[in-house]
Amino acid sequence: MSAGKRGALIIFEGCDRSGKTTQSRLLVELLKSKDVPVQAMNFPERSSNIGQVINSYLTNSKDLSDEVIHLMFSANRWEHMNQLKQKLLEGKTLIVDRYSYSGVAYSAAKGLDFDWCYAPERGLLKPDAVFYLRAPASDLASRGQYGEERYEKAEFQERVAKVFDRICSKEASYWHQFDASQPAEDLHAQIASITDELLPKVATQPLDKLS
Ligand code: NYM
Ligand code: MG
Repeated sequence: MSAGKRGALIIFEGCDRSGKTTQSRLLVELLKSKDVPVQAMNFPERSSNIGQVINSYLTNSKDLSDEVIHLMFSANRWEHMNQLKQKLLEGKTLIVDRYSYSGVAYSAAKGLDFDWCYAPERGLLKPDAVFYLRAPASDLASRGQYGEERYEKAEFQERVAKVFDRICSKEASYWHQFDASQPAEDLHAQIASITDELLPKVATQPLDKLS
């Protein structure tokens, strides 16, 4: 990689079971095969102290108020920001499974105020692209049983999807919405083509912050 070229910050967002994990894996494999420096990450990052509290909450072994867990998810992103920034500046492209928008969508779906939810995200690194995998709740439900974690209920996921839709229409300049019901290979091809155009374009752009 030539000096001064940074990597791209690419985020996958969507409801549980929308295929984010599969699509981020396919994208990482593709970039690796092209010798693009790349790393997969995900939020919540469950290994830190804060991440372990989040994990206990999600697995129902700990109860916390809606506000407190919201701020924990945000703090979990903040505690990793220097690391993300450093990797991007070293030229590494980061493919991240969930980010601030999951933070807002899941908490606002519980009834917390949208702007209150977004406030602690301001100042975090702004993604170069968000790939939003969207499918009707009925399609996601037909993919079989949800898991055992908190939030994994069809009715709640429908409310989460509504908040994602709202964010997507507001942030249209860097959000790309995809139909998550289509075959994984077709979806991957579309994502790959957008990524191909994105990497050289952002390589010389300064990193930005969420405002
Ligand atoms: N989640 C994830 C939130 O509620 N707020 C956040 O800020 C983030 C990053 O965590 N159901 C929720 C969404 C998921 C759950 O994520 C665990 P995953 O990607 O399913 O492991
Ligand atoms: Mg999940």
